[in-house]
This record gives sequence, C-alpha cells and structure tokens, in this order.
Amino acid sequence: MNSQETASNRLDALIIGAGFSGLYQLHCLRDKQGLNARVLEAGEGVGGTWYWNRYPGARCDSESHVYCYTFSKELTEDWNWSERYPGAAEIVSYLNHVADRFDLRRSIDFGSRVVSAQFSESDNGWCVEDHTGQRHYAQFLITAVGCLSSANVPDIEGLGDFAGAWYHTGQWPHEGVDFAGKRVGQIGTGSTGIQAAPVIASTAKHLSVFQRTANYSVPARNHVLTPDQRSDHKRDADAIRQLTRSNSNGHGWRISDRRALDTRDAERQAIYEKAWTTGGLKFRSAFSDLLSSKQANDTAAAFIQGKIRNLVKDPVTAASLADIDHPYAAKRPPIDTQYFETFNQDNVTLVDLRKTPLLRVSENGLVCRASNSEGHAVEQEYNLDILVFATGYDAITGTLLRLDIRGRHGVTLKQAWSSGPRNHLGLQVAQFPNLFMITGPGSPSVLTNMPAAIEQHVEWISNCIAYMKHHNYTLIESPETSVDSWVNQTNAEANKTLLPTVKHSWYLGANIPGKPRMFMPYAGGLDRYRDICNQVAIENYQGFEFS
Ligand code: NA7
Repeated sequence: MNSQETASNRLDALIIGAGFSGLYQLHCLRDKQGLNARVLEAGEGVGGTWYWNRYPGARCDSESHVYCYTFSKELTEDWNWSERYPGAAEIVSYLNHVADRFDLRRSIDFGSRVVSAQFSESDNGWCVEDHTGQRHYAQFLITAVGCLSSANVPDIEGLGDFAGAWYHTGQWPHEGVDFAGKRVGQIGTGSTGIQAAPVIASTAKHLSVFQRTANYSVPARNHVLTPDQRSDHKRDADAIRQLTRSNSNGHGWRISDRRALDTRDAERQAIYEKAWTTGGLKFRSAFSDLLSSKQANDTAAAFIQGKIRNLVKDPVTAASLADIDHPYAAKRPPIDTQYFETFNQDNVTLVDLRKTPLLRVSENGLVCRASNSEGHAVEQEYNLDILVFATGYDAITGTLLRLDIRGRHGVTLKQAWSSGPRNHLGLQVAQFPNLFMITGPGSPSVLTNMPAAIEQHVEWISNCIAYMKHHNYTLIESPETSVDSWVNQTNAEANKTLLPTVKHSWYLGANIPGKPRMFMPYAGGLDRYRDICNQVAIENYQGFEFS
C-alpha cells in the first residue's frame, strides 16, 4: 500500500452496505461525532436486503411500528406506515426518506461492490478494494451487509438447459415478472415461498409448489392501519421504544411467563385460538416454554397442524403440508396471507419432494422420481414456463465470507472461520483489528426484530469508537481468549433451547453444502445481550485490547 496515498484520503470509517445498519452507522459517525465516514453499496439505491428482495408478496414479518428506527423522534413523527406489516416497496421508500432527511446520500458510493479488504499492519487500518479496482483506506471497517443477502441457488443438475426463465427471490428483477398465463414452478416453502405462492397463484395459469420440508405458518392478519392506529403508535412511541429495547426479541410484545405444560388443555387451546386470531410472530409468545421443552412445543405444533388440515380441502395435500418434522419456531417461523388456502385453488398443486424427489431441471421444467401404478420408479416431468427459487440464503456469514476480508498476516476470514464463525460479542474477530460487524454471527440478529438489534449494535460500536478517539487509541482488537469465552457462551445459550436440534436449519448453516455446522445467532435474548455489551463498555471495554 502506498502510504502517501493512504494518508491523503484515509477515512475514519468505511461502512459496507446501505441498508438499515449502514445508514444509521453513517449517521452516528458522521453527524453525531463529526468523523469522516463513507458507505460503499453494491446496489444503485439504499435499502439493503429490501433493495434486492422485491419478489411477489415480499413483506416484513415484524410489525411496521417497530420495524423502523427509534433514534429520532422527528423521524417517528413524520413517517406514516400504511399497513400492519410493511411491504418491501414501502420499506425501501422509508429508507429513502431516512437517507434524504439526514442527507446521507452524499456520503454513499452506490454501485460499488467490495471485492476485498486487507488490514495493514503498517497503517493500523484497512484497505478496501471495490469491483472497479478503486482502493479506499479507513481506520475502521464496519460491515453492515445484512444477514440474508447472499442468495442460495441450489446446484440442481440441468438448470442451464431450462428453456424458460428462472429467478431467485433474493435477486428479483426490479421491473417485476409477469406470471399471467404462465406455468410456474416454485421451489422452497420457507418464509419467502409462503409469502410468494399466494401472490404468484393469483395471476399464474398454474403454480406447482415443490416442497422439500413442510413448514408451520400462522396467519399474519395484515391490514391497512387506520388513522387512529397510526396516531396511537406515535403517541405511544416512547413506551414502544422502551419495550423493544428491553425485551428479548426486540418486538413490540413480550413472551408470556405462562408455561404451556402448566396450563390445562382447554385453557391452552383457548390461548392458542386467541393467538391464531391475533396472528403474526406474536403466536410464539403464547407460552414461555415453547422453545425450551419439546413436550410444550408439541402442543403448539399439534394446534397448527390441526389448523392446516382444516384449511386445506384435499386430504392428501393437507397431510403433506401438515407433516412437519421439526418443532414449531425452531426454524424461523413464517407468517402468511392465505398460504394454506391457496392450495384449494384449481390452478395450484403441491409436489411433495419427500414422496417424489427432485431429479433435475430439464429443458421443459422439473423432473421428479415418482412411481407408477405397479410401484415401479418412473420419471415425472412438470412443464414450466417460469421457475422461482425461494430457496433462501447463505445466511449470516455468506456475504461476510465473500468479501475476502484479510486480517493480520494476511489470514482470511474464511480461514479464521473454517470450523464456523468465531468472534467476541458478535462484534470482533481475533486477528482482525478495527473491524466491527453489525448483526453478524454471535449476536441476536435474526432471532429478533432486526432494527432493534441494529440500533443496539450501531450505538455500541459508535460509543466504542468515541471512547477510542477520546483516549487516543488507534487500534481495538479481541484476543482469542475473549473469542473462546463468547463462543462458549453462545453455544451454551443455544443448547438451552430446541433451536440447534433442527437438522436442516439455516440458523446452523445446514442449508448450504459444505458450510460448517454451528448455531450462529446468540440465543440468550436481546435484553441479556444488551446488558452484557453495556457492562463490557462500563468496564472500559473489558475483553478488548486497545493500543
Ligand atoms: P429459507 O427459510 O432458507 O427457506 C428455503 C426453502 O427452500 C426451504 O423450504 C428449503 O427446504 C427449500 N430448499 C432449499 N434448497 C432446496 C433444494 N435444493 N430443493 C428443494 N427445496 C430446497 O429461506 P426463505 O427465503 O424462505 O427465508 C429466509 C428468511 O427471510 C426468513 O427466515 C425470514 O427471516 C426472512 P428445506 O427446509 O431446506 O428442506
């Protein structure tokens, strides 16, 4: 690295990504601390995850009055959400409004994809290269790349032969896709597939949903917010903020103290009925023991499976949809608008891949292995015009690893994480000084309402940098001992729950072939995590080393 070049244009902080985290991090460092901070963003606009995820039905599962920043009263006051859950387009509008309101765009390079980041021992800083070969120098490097931003397109034989069009939901064309009169195949029945199927089926000639693993889903009960509901949210903004900042999940509701196993059958059933009618992720707040006791969880699972069997008219389809192999909410629990009801439409078919496994993509569509009336294996071809991959992401670590980040002595993040992601407090990796991760592995992230987790991380990182500037420290780093201790705590928290018991969970990296299996998010709750981080800061950032 040319040190003259470095000195002349070195930033205090370089932030990767202009979604919820990157925008707030920029605001905190540039506007509140007067630092020279800049954002590199691969997209042509702000929005992060929501910039790319424009698939049909794309909508947040958090309620709109909590899926937003809380740091500015004026911002809360002047923004109006239109529905109980914000749709993708409205979230992008909100983030554009934030970018304008705080004049953030002038510090963002759009269309700038980071291809590598190298720590320099001589400069105690980072050299970041974008796809054009341009180099950017900064004392601090902060990744704000989101947890679900690297699309997982499965390596299915023959995809190159398909004569129709195919799309991954996480890289959806901005001009949209017209399904009218088309035969559509959708692979995947996670949160995304469950949102997309009813919308695709509303215009497609035919939709075939290829289901590998059946999934729970609870009705979202989305609705347009009335003027009264909107003004209640504004009036109660302080209390809502206090709640989202003090509970375990960052949502606007607390998990009940009541235990399912201590509740009599009739009462428990009534509680589930009420939660089903209310709808949304709040269903899982019905009892405290749903994620700690399999027996308790079975009661929720049986309730939802009963609902599925009632909602779906064809008994064979209903049985396939309700034949769920994991505890409720041990995988990310979807919420839906008319998902199960969609299978009652004449133009919708469920293909159960457990009974008829997917063999390959052909020129005409998808080929599965079925059996004929004599029980002999035969190939069954589904003719399709459009194939939709709702197959998820290389979650949490995927994008970080693709950035080709190199720490001390050229060690790559891939090498440091060869057996799974390891860091201190979810924030810092040993041998990678002055690198901070927002909502990376080892932090509550995807187990919470993301903006609540993001605000906590951004504020902690900003305070830490302010502390360093105040004390004239130029370098912060986490020793291996701190990393070991945090990894042990993260594993211990996960093992208190049913979360790591699911074989095919992206929380564990199990959806990506070859990815090391390790439960990635911190499962001890955002409230506990916040307390731990605050205590570390109070004790002069104990567990970190400064120089
Ligand atoms: P998910 O939750 O990872 O779901 C992906 C779905 O795709 C799931 O049903 C997978 O089945 C299925 N899948 C993946 N690969 C294949 C192949 N090769 N063949 C058949 N089926 C496959 O991703 P989403 O986008 O739905 O949700 C991600 C998060 O976004 C969500 O949790 C929210 O936080 C928002 P599997 O279950 O692995 O058998």
